[in-house]
Amino acid sequence: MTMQDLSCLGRCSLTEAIPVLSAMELETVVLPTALLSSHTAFPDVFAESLLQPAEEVIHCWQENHITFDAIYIGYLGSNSAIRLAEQVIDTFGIGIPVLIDPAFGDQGHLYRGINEDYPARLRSILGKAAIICPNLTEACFLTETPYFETYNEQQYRQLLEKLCTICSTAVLTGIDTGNNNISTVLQTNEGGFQLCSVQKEPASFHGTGDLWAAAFFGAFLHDLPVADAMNLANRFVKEAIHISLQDHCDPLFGTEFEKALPLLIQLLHERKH
Ligand code: PXL
Repeated sequence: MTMQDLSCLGRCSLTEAIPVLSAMELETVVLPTALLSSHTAFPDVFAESLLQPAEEVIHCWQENHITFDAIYIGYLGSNSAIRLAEQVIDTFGIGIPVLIDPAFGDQGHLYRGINEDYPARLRSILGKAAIICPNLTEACFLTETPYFETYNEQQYRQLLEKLCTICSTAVLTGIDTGNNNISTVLQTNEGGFQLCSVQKEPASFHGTGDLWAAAFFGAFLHDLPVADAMNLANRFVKEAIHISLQDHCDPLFGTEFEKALPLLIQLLHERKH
């Protein structure tokens, strides 16, 4: 089950999670938290909260004794959505893998509409997740660490140490280590460590964090080793950006990840055998 917003336009959140997880042969039950005309980086945005209907949905699921195999929580956007996410985890998330993608900022800034106190509020529920996958910006806000554009090993290892005090497994995504690579690093509070790198594409597109999280969690739910799941997600997102650059797409509208789904399926099948 995945809980995040439905942004009608500008690939992100549910419009990425559903196709990506479906391509990976996983049924995706959805709990939409809000309806937006687009993601919030567009200049003019209509947004309507769906938190009240979502409470009714949760109630009906309980009445029908519905259970899930896993929960993936993405962009929540408000303190009240964080409260509902906590309720969802307490109600349906016991004994199953829960991934929380903090999804509240990028390039050193909070997304438009995210309050200053949001990172601290979200931090208070991250311990309920099995895995969190913040990007560098989110990791810095969550750990109250200054943000830099490039990171050496000592710096990102310090960030990961702090993240592991918040949640038992943390994956830090999109680290620019200054050598034309983008790295993704996982650490567990028991000392586990994995690093995966891909060659950097010369542009950033909207919604790539959401794409990465969906592909990573899909692979994880197929029981791929975490390093393989990270690698698969890295290669899928890189391909989506590569194709979008070739096609001269506007980064605001997200990547043409649709054209990278065949690679995602191929990578999954290669790794599973
Ligand atoms: O991609 C993250 C995201 C998800 N949902 C909404 C957003 C954003 C990023 O801006 O605005 C509504």
